[in-house]
Amino acid sequence: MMSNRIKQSLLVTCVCLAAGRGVAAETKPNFVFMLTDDQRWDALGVVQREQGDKGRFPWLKTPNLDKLAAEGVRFRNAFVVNSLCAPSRASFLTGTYGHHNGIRNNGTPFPADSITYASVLRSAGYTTGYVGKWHMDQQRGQRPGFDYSASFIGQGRYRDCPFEVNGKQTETTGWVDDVSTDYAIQFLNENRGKPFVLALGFKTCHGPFSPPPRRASDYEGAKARPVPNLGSAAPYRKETGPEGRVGASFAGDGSPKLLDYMRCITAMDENVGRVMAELDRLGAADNTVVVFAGDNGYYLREHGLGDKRTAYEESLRIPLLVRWPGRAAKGKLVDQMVLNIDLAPTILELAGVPVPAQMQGRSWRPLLEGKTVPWRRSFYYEYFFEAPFASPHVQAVRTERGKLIRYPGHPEWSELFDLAADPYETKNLINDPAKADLHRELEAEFQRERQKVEGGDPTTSRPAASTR
Ligand SMILES: [Ca+2]
Repeated sequence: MMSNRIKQSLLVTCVCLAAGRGVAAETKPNFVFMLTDDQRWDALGVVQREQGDKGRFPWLKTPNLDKLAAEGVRFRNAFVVNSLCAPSRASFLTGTYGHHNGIRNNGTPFPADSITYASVLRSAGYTTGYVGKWHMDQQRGQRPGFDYSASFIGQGRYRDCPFEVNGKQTETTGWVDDVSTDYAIQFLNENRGKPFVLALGFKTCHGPFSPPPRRASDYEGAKARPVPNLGSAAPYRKETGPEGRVGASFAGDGSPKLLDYMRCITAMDENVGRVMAELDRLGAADNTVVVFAGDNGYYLREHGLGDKRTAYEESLRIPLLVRWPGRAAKGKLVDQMVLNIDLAPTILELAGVPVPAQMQGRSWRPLLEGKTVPWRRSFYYEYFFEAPFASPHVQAVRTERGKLIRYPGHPEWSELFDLAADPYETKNLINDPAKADLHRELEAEFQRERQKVEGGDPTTSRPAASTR
């Protein structure tokens, strides 16, 4: 047993060491970015409780994420600019659309010379670590921009997944997200006291939805509640047939696949708790910005669909939580529209590092600090057809009020929704003369936003009010 005197002495020593780091420690926060795979925005306990009677899964338990939300900021309108795994991950890393970073589908390796939050922070003296799912086709080796990586190839697998640790093949045993979290905790321990950024990519809750044994009997007998758009078939389904092999397996509201999706989330949530507890144990929590997000949404029979890719809300929206101790109010809700391309500029700005001009997103800092600033009122979305999946090429614009969806080559499938009046997107107003004003407004937004994203000068995609 350690005497109180020795404990006090150690405490003084630690305080002095911390003070020795002085300004650097004050101005260089650490970052932990946790990213799940295919977790839709409402697959959080705290969101289900907020939704009340409208919640589809009121029985879902995510106590650690709920705690993170209570200690930080919950973004209620967070979206991705391409609802697909690798493109979304590339957008999180680079702060740009696939038009600029080159990752438009799941079959493209991530260019090693990409400018990312990690490559920029590494140049600024941070130690950078990547753990878990990376994807980007079957890319192997050290993850670009990261000093340390412990990551698996492609989709990996839920049980006994082979990893590459700094590029070296390494066998592992157990449930993949437990293993990733072990590596993450090791990284935190080895880099305590340095400025660091750690990205942790969970496999949860991607197919084939295999929870660890400890959670395998959770939610037995639970069913999803119905929502108004289960029968609102997507127009393209008439020609392409049911969407995706995975989605077809969610045939019943209480199907084993649905329950396994949620069991994976609850098991992953335990690992979020382990990371947070380790930050506390290391005394790093107060100087670490924690971000939790999903890489894309997921249809659970809405519009007759499974999977993601297309532009309805269930596919576009992601969970997003940010804890910035001492700076962002606890339990704060933010309703402005934020995007996956915003993460990189946010991390860099909070680190006090200049944001490269090519980054198309915008830092969340003013929203985290509760400032009233002009903010984006619309954004452009694009999914690029990828064989053998049935989802067609999609281009869309979403505003705070509505959405215009186009399917290139199929003008007859175009859709217009009044999100304020019809949040479940059940009434296509594209040919409704009474909604001609909304149609004109969204058409103009579509052209404007598309031009900003695709245009020759990506820096113009930032709002005029942006300081960068
Ligand atoms: Ca995904």
